[in-house]
Amino acid sequence: MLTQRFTRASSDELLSRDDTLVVMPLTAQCAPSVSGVIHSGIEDLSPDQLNEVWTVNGQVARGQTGDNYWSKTEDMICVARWLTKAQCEQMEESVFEAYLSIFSVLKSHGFEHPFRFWNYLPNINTGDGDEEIYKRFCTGRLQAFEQLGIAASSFPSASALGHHTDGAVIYVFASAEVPQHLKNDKQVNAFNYPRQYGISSPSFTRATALTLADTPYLFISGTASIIGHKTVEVGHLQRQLGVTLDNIEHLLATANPQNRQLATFKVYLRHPEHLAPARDWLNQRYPDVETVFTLADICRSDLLVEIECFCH
Ligand code: 3EB
Repeated sequence: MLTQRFTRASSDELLSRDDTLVVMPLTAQCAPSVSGVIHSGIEDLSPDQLNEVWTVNGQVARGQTGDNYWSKTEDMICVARWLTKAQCEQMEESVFEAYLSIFSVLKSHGFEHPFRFWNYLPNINTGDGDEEIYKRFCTGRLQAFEQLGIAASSFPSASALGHHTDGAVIYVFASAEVPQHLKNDKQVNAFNYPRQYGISSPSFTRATALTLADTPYLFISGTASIIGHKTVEVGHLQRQLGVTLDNIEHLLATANPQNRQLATFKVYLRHPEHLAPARDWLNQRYPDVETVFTLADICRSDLLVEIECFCH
């Protein structure tokens, strides 16, 4: 059983447990430390200083291959790789190399099928037009998938958000089995977004379903207030939350082959003052979903909120 929790337990204590796959301290630091700990730069907005933790059944092995930090079980692997501040200056090339390197580690461990990527970048909305950091990131990622011969139908679920510190991190979950990548028919596939959203379209799918050790899971990508390819409800937090949850509910109803249930929300808010209204809105409607509220820039400047989900 793979589980995601948000907890006050310390990262040292979590790492000392046999069943911890990986710990993400939700603080404003984005740099490598030890295998099994991913400092992503994404901060918890609450005063609780929560850590994100993924736990598994069975033994975890951890190690490092070059600049790639990995943790694995018999069924899956997590690989993380950071970019330095200097590497972030060459975003396209650095992301291209990072993705190729991550895929070579996946292959060497026998887990060739990524099912969920997270990408946390500095200054994600900085730069005009195609020079915006997010768009440069998309170019490096797309070029890597093209180089690897990975077709859009095999793009996994993902999130791409901006933090407020130096450095970037890319981490992935991958399996030996082929996962099922799913679409949201209320939204244009991100890899088919029209030219106005950037020179290289974003390489991810809306949700990915897979079974690990006989347990089915559904990973829902970062989901926002987008219908078709357009941002809707610009400037309204509650209405953007409404469209976002409509999209998530639609995925649960139509892109959920094993009928999984919402377990967790990781919420990304652009403005810290939106913590209270976003918490009120979600707690009222989803009191049973374990939720963390983080500070992050969403890749479109007109989006105030994005939410990703884990379902089992
Ligand atoms: C969107 O739906 C919002 O580039 O990997 C969400 C999730 C978004 C993942 C990515 C981007 C990404 O287009 C942005």
